[in-house]
Amino acid sequence: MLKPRSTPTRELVNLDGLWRFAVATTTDGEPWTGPLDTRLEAPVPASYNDLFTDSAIRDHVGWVWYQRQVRVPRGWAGERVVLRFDAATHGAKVYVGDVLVAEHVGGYTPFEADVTEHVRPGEEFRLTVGVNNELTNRTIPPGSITVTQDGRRKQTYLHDFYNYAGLARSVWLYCKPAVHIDDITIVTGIDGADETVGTVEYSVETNSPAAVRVRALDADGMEVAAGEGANGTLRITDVKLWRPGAACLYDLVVEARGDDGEVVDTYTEPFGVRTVEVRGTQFLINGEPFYFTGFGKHEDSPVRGKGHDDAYLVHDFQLMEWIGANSFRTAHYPYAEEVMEFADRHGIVVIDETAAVGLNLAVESGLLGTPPRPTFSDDTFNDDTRAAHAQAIRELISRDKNHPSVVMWCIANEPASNEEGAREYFEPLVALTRKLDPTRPVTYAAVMFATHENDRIADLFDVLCINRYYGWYIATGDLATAEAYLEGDLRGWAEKFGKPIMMSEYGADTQPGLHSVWDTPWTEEYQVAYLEANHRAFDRIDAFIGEHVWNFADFQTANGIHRVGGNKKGVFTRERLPKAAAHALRARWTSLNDRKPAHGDDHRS
Ligand code: GCB
Repeated sequence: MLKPRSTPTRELVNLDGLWRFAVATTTDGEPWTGPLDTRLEAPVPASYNDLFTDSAIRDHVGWVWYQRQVRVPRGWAGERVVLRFDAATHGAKVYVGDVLVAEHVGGYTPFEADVTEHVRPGEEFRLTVGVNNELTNRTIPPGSITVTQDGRRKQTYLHDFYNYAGLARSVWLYCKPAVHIDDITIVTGIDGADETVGTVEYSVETNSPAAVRVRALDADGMEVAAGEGANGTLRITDVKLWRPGAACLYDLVVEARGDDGEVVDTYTEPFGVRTVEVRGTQFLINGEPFYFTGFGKHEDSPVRGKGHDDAYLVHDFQLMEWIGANSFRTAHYPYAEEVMEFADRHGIVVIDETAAVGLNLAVESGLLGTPPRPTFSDDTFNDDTRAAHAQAIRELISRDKNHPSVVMWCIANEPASNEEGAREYFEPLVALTRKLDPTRPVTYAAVMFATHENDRIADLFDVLCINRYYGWYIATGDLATAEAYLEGDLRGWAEKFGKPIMMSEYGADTQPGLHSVWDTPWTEEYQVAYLEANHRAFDRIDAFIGEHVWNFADFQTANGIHRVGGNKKGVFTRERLPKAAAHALRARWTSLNDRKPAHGDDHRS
């Protein structure tokens, strides 16, 4: 799906700002048919949960309403007028005046509504958006809703981060011509015979037949290749590759022409020329071994919750650069498109994850102390769940397929890959991911209970991403035992599957300002010692291709789980102040990066 952009044939209006806001009650009727009866206003983009002091709003389960007036620019006569929501978490209904124009399920991917027939250039319309935060065993991520003894609906879920909801990303009104470009797919390569030539395979979809012309422009705007037709391959000589830490982007300018040759639509898609490949136990970017250093992150900040914020975006990337991180995983859902574009421009490598976190009922029984239920069954996660999961994969790849920063799809975090039914559940999803994008490796992040002996799905994937907390949830405070357990565990996976292996999560909760000379959990020294023990084990495994600490920063967690003021495994606090571990990681990662891998070398040795 194309991001709304201003081009010579397209214009856009940003609808961010303060909207009228109300929580749905059972007596609501049809709030979209008139002005919302409310005193509340909510900013877009932001999660609504932490804005208000009323806990009934924070803990509300169900629909909330956002509303504002929108004026269509008067020059848009004859154009298609489209509303675009970058995200509505987790479900949405959109009304223009009294008319329902769009419905969407899935909280972290965009959707659109063509509203041309319902609006008039130069005039205003009332835009009302219902947003629903409910998670069930038919949604991704899953959850369940119970009713308390006093009749309140209560949402529970199988992940620890807080279920922030609302319009956390931008909303746009844009116009495009009647005959327009619908989609663009770009796959790049490096010519085997001559490594200075980049190949750019492109494919353009238009909504009705049109002649297509494409031009590739370099960073100075100079044309470096051109082609005719909706599909083709361009060749860029003396190509400047997109490299981790040294991004170089080109623009693909796509033009659709009418019968008499005039340009009817233009769209510019940035791209980078690079290759990604798993070969043996190596992860290669542009044919060179890549070692991931960085984090599992979250979109999370005080007050705005998961609301996208460019200031946090810039600051987080500054901190990642300072600490020597070359990559991150979009744990546990697709991030705002601004984040992906920033990563493209700044050469940060991304493992792009769907919102399939919590497909694991062993986690539920651990958290709630209830008897274990099978994860995959007709009554629990079933074909409907898988259909929602498939849709989440489609929407992620459709949105992010052209980002050079994205080097791997992660289709689930900590599923019950050790349980019966896991293979039947995942096999079609892996096949779908490969069909939608045959160029990028596919992975999932393996939970603690899944071992190399009982895991049923690892062979379907390209890279083994392992989440482990030895020294935190297991062997707490005993780092010698933790290190030995971890090494044995990792060796088991490496030897059995012969695939590249990386640590996609390891971390220890840490209260900044707490200190000890001993290995005392929660102290800043313990977080440092915990990371060092992990690193010693990693450095002894040959097939090891990277380390992503959990987490970049402290983050807000669900009410009712046993955390003190949120998850404190951040290397930075929620306000982005460094803990001692930040300095220790910086020392390790900057020295790893200084020993840049030469072709085929293991730069850790
Ligand atoms: C995990 C999850 C992550 C949690 C983390 C923790 O395994 O993948 O979402 O936040 O553990 O801190 O417990």
